[in-house]
Amino acid sequence: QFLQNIINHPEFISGEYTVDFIKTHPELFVFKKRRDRATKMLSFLGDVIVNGNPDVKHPDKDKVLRKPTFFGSNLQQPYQKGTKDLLTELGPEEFSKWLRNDKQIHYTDTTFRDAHQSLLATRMRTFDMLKIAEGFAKDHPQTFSMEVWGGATFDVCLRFLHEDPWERLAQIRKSVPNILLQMLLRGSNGVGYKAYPDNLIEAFVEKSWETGVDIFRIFDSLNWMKSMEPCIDFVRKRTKGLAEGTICYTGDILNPKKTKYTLEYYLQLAKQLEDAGAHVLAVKDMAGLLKPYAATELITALRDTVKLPIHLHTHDTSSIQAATYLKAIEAGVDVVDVALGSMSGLTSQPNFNSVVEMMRTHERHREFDQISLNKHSNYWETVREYYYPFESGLKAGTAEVYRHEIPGGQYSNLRPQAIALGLGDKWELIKETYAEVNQLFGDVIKVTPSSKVVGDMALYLVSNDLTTVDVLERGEQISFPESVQSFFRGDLGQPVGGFPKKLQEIVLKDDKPFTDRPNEHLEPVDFDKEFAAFRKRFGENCSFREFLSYQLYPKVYEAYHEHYELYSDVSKIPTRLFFYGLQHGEEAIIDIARGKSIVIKYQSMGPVNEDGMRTVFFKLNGQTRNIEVRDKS
Ligand code: 3PY
Ligand code: ZN
Repeated sequence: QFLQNIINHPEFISGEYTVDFIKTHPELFVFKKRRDRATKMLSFLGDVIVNGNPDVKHPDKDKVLRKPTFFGSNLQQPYQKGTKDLLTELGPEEFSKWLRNDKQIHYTDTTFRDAHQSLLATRMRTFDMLKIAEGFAKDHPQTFSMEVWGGATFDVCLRFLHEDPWERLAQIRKSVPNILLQMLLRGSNGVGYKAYPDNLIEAFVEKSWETGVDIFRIFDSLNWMKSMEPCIDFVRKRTKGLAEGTICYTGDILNPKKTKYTLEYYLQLAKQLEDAGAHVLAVKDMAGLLKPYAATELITALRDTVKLPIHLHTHDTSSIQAATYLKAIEAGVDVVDVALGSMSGLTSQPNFNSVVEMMRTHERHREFDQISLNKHSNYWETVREYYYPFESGLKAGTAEVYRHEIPGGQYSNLRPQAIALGLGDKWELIKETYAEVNQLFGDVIKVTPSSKVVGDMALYLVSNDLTTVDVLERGEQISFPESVQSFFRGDLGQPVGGFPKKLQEIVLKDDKPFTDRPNEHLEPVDFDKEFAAFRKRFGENCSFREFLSYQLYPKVYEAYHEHYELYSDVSKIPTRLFFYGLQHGEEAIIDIARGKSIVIKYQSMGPVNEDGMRTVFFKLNGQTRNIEVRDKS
C-alpha cells in the first residue's frame, strides 16, 4: 500500500518531486485498513439489521415471506437454437424480412425489465433474475426476445440496488445465449432524463451491444424524429443488432374529437422511421390506451404503409389489453410484448401464459409448454413477495387511464413519490391534475422523460394548492419545477404542434427557448482525457463501462462507487437478506464469486455505546466476527 500511495501521488505522477518527497509527505504512511469482501458484506448486513435498508420505508415486521419455488428446469439439457442464432446467421436486414414474413405470432417477455419497472418501481434484483434466466432460455427457446435492460433499470440498479447494470446485462447474456436480448433506449436521452452529447450515446450503444443487447427499442418522449434518427444510425453503424424505431401511441385514433394524434399522424411517423433505417417498427403504447378496434385500424394501416415487421407493446392498466392483442394479431402484428403470469396485468404487460392460451386454436398460434410457463410464473409469484414495499397498490384494472394517461412505468413511481411528499391521501386529485396539466401543456406525448415533467408539475400544483387556472392567471409569481422549465426551454426537444406560446413565456420568464436539437448545445465527450481522469479518481481498475455509467449519472455513480468500496458487490446477497437482514440465529450461504461461498450466521446485537455504535455478532464460516455499526435511530 505504501508503494501504491507513492505512485498515485499527484506530485510523483507529475515528476516534480525531490529527494525529500517521502519525508515531506507523512500521509504516504497512512494505510487504509483493507477489508476483505466477506467482511464488507457483513458490514452491509449488519447495517441492515441495525438500521434497516433505507430503501424500505415501512417494513412489515409480521410479514411472512415464502421461499421462492425452484422447480428444476432441466439445466443439463443443451440450449436450443433461437432468434439470437438466427440474427447472427442472417444479419439484421434479412432477419427483419424473415420476421415480417413469419406467420406464427412472436412473443417478447418483459419480465426482467418493464414488468417490474411497472409493478415494483423497477426494484427487481439481478440475483432473482439469474436464478431463473438459464432455465427460461432452455425451457422456452422459441421466445422472440427478452426485454432485460434500459428504461429506468439502469438508474435504479445503481441508485437503489447498488448494482452495476452492465454486470447484470453481461450475466444475463451468459445465461441466455440463444434468445435475442432487448433494451429500451430513450433516444438522445439514453437511459437518463435529459439530452446527452451524441458521441456519448454512440459509445453507449456500442458498449451495450458488446455487452449483450441485440434489439434497441429507440423512442423519443415527444416522438421527435431528430432525437431518434442519430440513435438508429448508431445501431446500424456500431452494431450488428436491430434498430427498432418506435412510435409512442397516445390519444385514441377512433375518437373523432381527438384530432392531434390521428391515424395519418402515426402512419407518417412510421414512414419516417422506415426511411431512417429502422429494422423493426415498434408501437409503444406506454399507458395502455390502444383499444382493440383501434388496434385493428392502426396495425392494418401500418402493415400497408411500411415493409417493416411490427412489434406491439402495451400496458394492461385498463385490463382489456389482451383483446387489443387479439385484434392486433388478426390484423397482422408480428410480435407482442407480454410478461410471465404473476408479473403481468395492471400497469404491467398482458399475461404471457394466458395470451398463449388465447391463441391456442388460432392459425397464428405458437406452441409453448404451458405447464412450464406456469412454473416460471409461480417462481416469480413467490419472489415478488420480497418486493412488497414497492407495490403500487393498484388492485384492479381501471378505465381512469383513458383520462389521466399515466404510463404504466410511471404509475408505480408516482404514487410513492406522492406519499413521500405527504400527499398520499390526495392521490385522486393528483391523477386528475396530471390530466389537466397534460391539456395545459398542449396534450403532449407522455413517456419518460416528458411524463416526468407532467408528473412533477401535477405534484407541484397539488402540494402548493394551485390549479392550472392559477398557472395561467398568476404564473409570473410561480417558480416552476426545474424539469418544467427545462421542458419549455426545449431541453427534451420539440413537442408535436410546438409549445403553447403563452404558457412558455410564463414558465421561462426571461429565459430564451431553443428549437434545434438540444444535443447540439452540448460539448462532445473527450473520451481519452475524461476516461483517464475518471480512472485516476476512482481507480485504475475501473472499466470503460463504469466510465459510461459515470458520464450518464455522475452523482449516482459516485454514491454507487462509495457503497461498493464499503460493502463490495451486494448484488450477491439474497433478496430477503438484502432488504430485511437476517433473523436472530439465522444462517445463510452467500455465493460471493464463482465457486466461492461464505456461510454466515447472525448471533446477536450489542447495546449502543456512547459513540452511537453497536456491535453485531456474526459467525463467518464458523469463526466469530464482530461488526461495528452506527445506530442511526
Ligand atoms: C422508460 O423509458 O423507462 C419507459 O419504460 C417508458 O415507457
Ligand atoms: Zn412499457
